[in-house]
Amino acid sequence: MIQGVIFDLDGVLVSTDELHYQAWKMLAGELGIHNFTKKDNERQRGISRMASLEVLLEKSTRKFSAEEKEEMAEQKNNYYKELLKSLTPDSLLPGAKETLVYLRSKGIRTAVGSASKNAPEILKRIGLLPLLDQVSCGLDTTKSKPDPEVFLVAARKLGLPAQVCLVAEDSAAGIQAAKAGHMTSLAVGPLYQQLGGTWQARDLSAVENWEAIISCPISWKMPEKTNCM
Ligand code: B16
Ligand code: MG
Repeated sequence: MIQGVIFDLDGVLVSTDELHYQAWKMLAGELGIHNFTKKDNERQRGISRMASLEVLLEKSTRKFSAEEKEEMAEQKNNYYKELLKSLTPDSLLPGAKETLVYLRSKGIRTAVGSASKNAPEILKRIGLLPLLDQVSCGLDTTKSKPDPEVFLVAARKLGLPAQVCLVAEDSAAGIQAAKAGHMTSLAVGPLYQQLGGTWQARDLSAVENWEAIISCPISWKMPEKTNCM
């Protein structure tokens, strides 16, 4: 029986992916990189800021020092933080708030497990903090997804063993991280059918049988790609 659900933030509860894309595009322009596309941005989904920078720099012919990379990542984050000011509770993805309310009414504990160091600010802006028991984010971890650290920290903060937690994710790195942490997973977002989650749905509003997901006996050998729409 599932006792806790850990939600990834960007792409699961709120769509900040477009803002990340715009911020990386601004940095790319400054670096003279004019062919950074949405497809490149898809590869940055769920991975850390520095790993995302490396994806962008694949498009550059120049080599940069570690110090220059730190500066670039900081500049991108400044652009991103400026864009985050546009977020409001209306920026929530379909089903996000309703799902949290429903799970809590069933006694399920809720947490965020996000790679983002901006997660606390984002959660404040979108008004979800009162519906979450715990937050684990890039500020709590040293390793990024697909390492399970951020989800294991979330489970520990919830006071639950990892095996009774389910992870809701929109990225390949996140689903791999859930598996590495011996957690079952719900894949959502544009790539939901390709991620290999234990369960899958287009978005949180498309999950029809939370009862079945919650009451599923704990087993690491559960069938993959189980449709729950
Ligand atoms: P920051 P998630 C991730 O959020 C984003 O999907 C990813 O694109 C970003 O690079 C990462 O957070 C780090 O974000 O620069 O704000 O620390 O999907 O794990 O909620
Ligand atoms: Mg995500």
